[in-house]
Amino acid sequence: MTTIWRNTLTLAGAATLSLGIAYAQSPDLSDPPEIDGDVVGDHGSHTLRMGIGLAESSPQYLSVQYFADILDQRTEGRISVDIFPNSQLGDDVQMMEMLQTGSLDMTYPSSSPATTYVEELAVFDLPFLLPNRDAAVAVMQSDTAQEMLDAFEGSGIKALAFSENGYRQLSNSVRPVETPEDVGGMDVGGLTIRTMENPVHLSIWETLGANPTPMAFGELFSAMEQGVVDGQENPWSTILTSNFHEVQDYGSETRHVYTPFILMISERTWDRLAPEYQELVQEAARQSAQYEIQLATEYDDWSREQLEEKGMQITRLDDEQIAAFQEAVQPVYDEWAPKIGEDLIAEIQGIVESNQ
Ligand code: TF8
Repeated sequence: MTTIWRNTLTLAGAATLSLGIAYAQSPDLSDPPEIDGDVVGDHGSHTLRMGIGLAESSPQYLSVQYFADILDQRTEGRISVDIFPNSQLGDDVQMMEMLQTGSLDMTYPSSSPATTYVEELAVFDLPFLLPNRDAAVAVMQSDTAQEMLDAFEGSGIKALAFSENGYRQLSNSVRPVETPEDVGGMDVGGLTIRTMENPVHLSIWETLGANPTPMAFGELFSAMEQGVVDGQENPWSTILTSNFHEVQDYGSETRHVYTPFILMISERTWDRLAPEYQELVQEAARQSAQYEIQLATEYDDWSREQLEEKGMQITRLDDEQIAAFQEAVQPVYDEWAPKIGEDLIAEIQGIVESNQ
């Protein structure tokens, strides 16, 4: 492991300790690919301000550090990246708006709140569409996905690359959830579940009989702590690195949606970069996105194990129990497939099938 990365992981370790998380040890993280390639010529100096939603211990943060290191090394320090984690500059929606105005250079939201810019991204919000990670990665790296990135053009946002937020899992503070009925609560009333600001996610939890509450990610911990919401749904690594286990007793491995991240840069910032710098930023974005997928993969099961060690009661659902959820959310497809586009869904399903 190169020195820079030993320091980074130490930093990540220190960051997690400073957040009150005493990890037994981080998962066996793959070293990032060596940073090779020629030094890019002198086209002026730039400091890119990047806001992200997650903590310093998250795969998201570690991958944008790698992104920053590529730019630093390939321009001999002429492009630097100041990273602002933990939603400190705002939530996904606000930071995308800041890219449009040029008050922020880069951000890394989930695809779900970005459907207001590119409606086709909602295909990723269809429940149980992507059956496994190989299929999900194949879709994110497909021409169809590239067309969605290209569709941001003119919005004030340039979308550079997809990576993995991950398979979303349900957590709550009320009861173990094994069936859709446990969500809807039948006679005791449905769970109040925080969702991203995305209509398909609202539809999923309404269909399951919950009370969905759209909310910015940065407000979620205190909302759960105060009992404003009973639960939320995110990948295990987010639940762990955002300390949700401190306010959530139960987890259910629903894997109901696979959410991508989208690495974005303000078009105003992009237009100020020389063509050679633009090429480098695009290349660094692709490389760091691939590394992020690797990290997210390594963090997934390890995070679930850490959560169980920290006392979270996690229910692993078997195929039959997952099938019951898939059947229960079929009305979401019936409602949203025509709006999202049957042809697009068929294209995605074709990519999935060719990667089974
Ligand atoms: C959510 C998302 C977020 C991420 C993060 C803020 O639940 O999954 O955790 O977009 O970058 O809002």
